[in-house]
Amino acid sequence: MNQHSLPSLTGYSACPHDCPSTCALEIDISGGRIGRVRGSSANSYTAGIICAKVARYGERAHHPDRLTQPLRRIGAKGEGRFAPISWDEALDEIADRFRGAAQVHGKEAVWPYYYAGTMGLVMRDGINRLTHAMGYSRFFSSICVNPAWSGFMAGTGRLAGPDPREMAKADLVVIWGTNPVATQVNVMTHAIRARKERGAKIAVVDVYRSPTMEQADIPVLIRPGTDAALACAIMHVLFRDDLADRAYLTEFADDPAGLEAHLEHRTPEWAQALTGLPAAEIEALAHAIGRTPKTFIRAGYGFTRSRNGAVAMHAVTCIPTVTGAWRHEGGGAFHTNSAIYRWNKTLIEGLDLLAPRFDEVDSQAGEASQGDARPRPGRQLDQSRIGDILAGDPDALAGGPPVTAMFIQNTNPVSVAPDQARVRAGFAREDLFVAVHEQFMTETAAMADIVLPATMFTEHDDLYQGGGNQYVILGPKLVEPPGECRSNHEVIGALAERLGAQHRGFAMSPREIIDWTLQATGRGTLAELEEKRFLDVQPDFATAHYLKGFNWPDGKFRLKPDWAGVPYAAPSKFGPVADMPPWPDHWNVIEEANEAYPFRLVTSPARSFLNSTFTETPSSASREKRPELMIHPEDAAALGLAAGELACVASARGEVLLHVRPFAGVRRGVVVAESIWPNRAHEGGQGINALTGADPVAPVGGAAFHDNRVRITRGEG
Ligand SMILES: Nc1nc2c(c(=O)[nH]1)N[C@H]1C(S)=C(S)[C@@H](COP(=O)(O)OP(=O)(O)OC[C@H]3O[C@@H](n4cnc5c(=O)[nH]c(N)nc54)[C@H](O)[C@@H]3O)O[C@H]1N2
Ligand SMILES: Nc1nc2c(c(=O)[nH]1)N[C@H]1C(S)=C(S)[C@@H](COP(=O)(O)OP(=O)(O)OC[C@H]3O[C@@H](n4cnc5c(=O)[nH]c(N)nc54)[C@H](O)[C@@H]3O)O[C@H]1N2
Ligand code: SF4
Ligand SMILES: [Mo]
Repeated sequence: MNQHSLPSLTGYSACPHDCPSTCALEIDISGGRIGRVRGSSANSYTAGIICAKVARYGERAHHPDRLTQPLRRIGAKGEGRFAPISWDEALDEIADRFRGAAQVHGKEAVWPYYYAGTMGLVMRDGINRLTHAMGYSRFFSSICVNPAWSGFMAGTGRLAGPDPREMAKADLVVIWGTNPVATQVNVMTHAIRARKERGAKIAVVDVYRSPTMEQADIPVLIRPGTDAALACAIMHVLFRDDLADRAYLTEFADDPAGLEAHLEHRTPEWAQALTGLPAAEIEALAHAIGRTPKTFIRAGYGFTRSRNGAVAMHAVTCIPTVTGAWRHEGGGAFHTNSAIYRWNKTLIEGLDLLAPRFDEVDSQAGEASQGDARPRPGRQLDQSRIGDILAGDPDALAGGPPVTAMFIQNTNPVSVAPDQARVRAGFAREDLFVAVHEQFMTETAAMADIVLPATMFTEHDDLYQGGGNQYVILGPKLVEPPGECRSNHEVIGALAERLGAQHRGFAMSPREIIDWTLQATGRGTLAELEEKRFLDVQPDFATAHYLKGFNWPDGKFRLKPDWAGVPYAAPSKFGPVADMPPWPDHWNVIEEANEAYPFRLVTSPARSFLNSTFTETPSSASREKRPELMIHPEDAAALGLAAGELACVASARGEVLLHVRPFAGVRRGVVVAESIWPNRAHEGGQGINALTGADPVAPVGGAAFHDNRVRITRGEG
């Protein structure tokens, strides 16, 4: 053996990123450094495949720009000048500023803000324990899943479905409004297995010829925000051509006759006018679905990021109800498995600290809670409306005090939040104190007063669950963090100590919390999970396929949903709930193009980034090249825009400069800007979310990132 070669270890972990795949990883480690990262073959969902950006994780973990020491701002806000300080100085200052904010305006002036930069349950959600213990403003997460999840639950009553591995046993896989080649590569693994092993066909419904549509047998190219119209026309054909399973509908649906009558005029020709998809293609897709019992619909998030997104998701889930495909192995609709885990998060989030708020309970319970010694929980503020909140909008502030102090972990709102002009103006406020705990100097960190260096997933212990599959995976600490990096849990604990926040969770180690959480949830112990690496918690076939009925008292799928009563925990209803259509329908609340703004802009995810993450790694940035506007060649010609020229894209909310890329894979009038580049990567410094809106999507909030009417003119270089 060569005496210079260090022994190579393989570490087992989970990908921590905000991706439904949650891959089980095998990581080469030598000399305390991350080498190659591979997908585990022992994990039947990951099946040995991961995306290219995580395979090269060493590039991110050992990036020269990683934050390694606490910093204090020395220049003007946002100028980007910082000086190193000690952890004690940094934590003392944060605690002082939080106390000061609470003294002036009350505790709700402090707003801990986080998201899913890490999906580890301890590191992501532990911040809520501090919020609850201190009575700070609570965080209502809304930026990603709300339209999709509420839309799925509106029909099924439950956020789960057939085993996603069953895609490999389907004869027709319909990949609807998701781009898995870029966003969750493992969907392709199982879909392509069905094609190879069973001759299955793959249909892809999207608004541009995405890398996933490139692989489709049946490409279904529609206009943005028209998915419910397509679903309605498909169901119209199913009823018309006797492809509906009437016996199944009678047993398992609320009002099939009502739906059939409602769909009478939702013809393929009607849908053609809305979707831009020729009626003959709609008929062909409907016949394929109607004649293939094992049709597996893999519904993604993308098509729900529109103002009618929840209605669209519900309409799509009605299709397997009309055909009865839910009954078959390899059939039904799958979106996410979030409901199957049922974690006991008491310890992670300090849920035992929460007494009901008087305004959240009925008078009887309110009386009972008067004797409750627990702190009164703070108001809940909407993540997506951070721009309005920082601007002091009384409605967004839920009638409470202004937000004057924030602590931010695992998210980069100055790049990713909608209505960026307001967000950036908010972060520039001199009276707002912001501490950001980050791995890199993101655009949010650059606006902060204090920046703290964070560990990466291989540098701390955590527990993960697969949204797009059914695995619980352990991600143990494998290497030492660089410099002075600390984990989210450590920082929350240190702040809790300084602020006098009381909860046993603060003093426990992540391993102790993981062990307690597993046991309290009935999933064994940490030692057992460590031994097995991951647990397959797939529910039984009958449950997953709703053979015993859907998750309502009468067991019947809701073809006619009760939108105001969707069982999704939210502080209130959002958006025009009362106007939501009673049946699956094209709900025309989208930003339809008009004379002033004749194009529809979609901000689909770029393949080599993951939200704002990986924009810092050189290979991802060079693969994505630069922020571009994909536009139909005839539209580009009509505007006199040549390839590579700068276009100025404007919505009612802002303007962005993008380089023109003529692209024939969109319908006329539709443009796509793959995202999310940092604002500063754009000529002029305005990023894509300067164009997007924060008006909440009905019925439980969310941002309509792919629903923007825009005007396009020649840009100034
Ligand atoms: N490479 C990469 N991977 C990612 C991410 C990333 O940014 N980049 N983000 C991660 C996160 S946080 C999430 S939530 C998931 C999301 O992953 P997905 O479920 O795939 O959702 P989106 O990424 O929003 O969009 C998917 C597709 O929807 C299309 N689309 C947009 N509007 C419509 C419409 O009206 N109708 C239809 N039919 N299609 C439409 C877009 O063009 C895009 O191709 O991906 C995760 N994985
Ligand atoms: N235009 C447009 N905008 C969008 C979208 C879109 O499709 N189009 N998608 C939206 C969606 S679906 C989402 S989910 C949001 C996501 O947007 P973000 O929440 O910003 O997403 P990420 O890039 O996943 O994570 C943010 C940060 O978390 C940090 N991080 C990772 N792990 C840790 C950790 O352990 N500790 C700490 N302290 N930090 C950590 C990373 O360094 C990264 O900078 O963006 C939304 N914005
Ligand atoms: S596909 Fe998703 S979960 Fe898997 S390694 Fe890539 S980002 Fe992580
Ligand atoms: Mo997301």
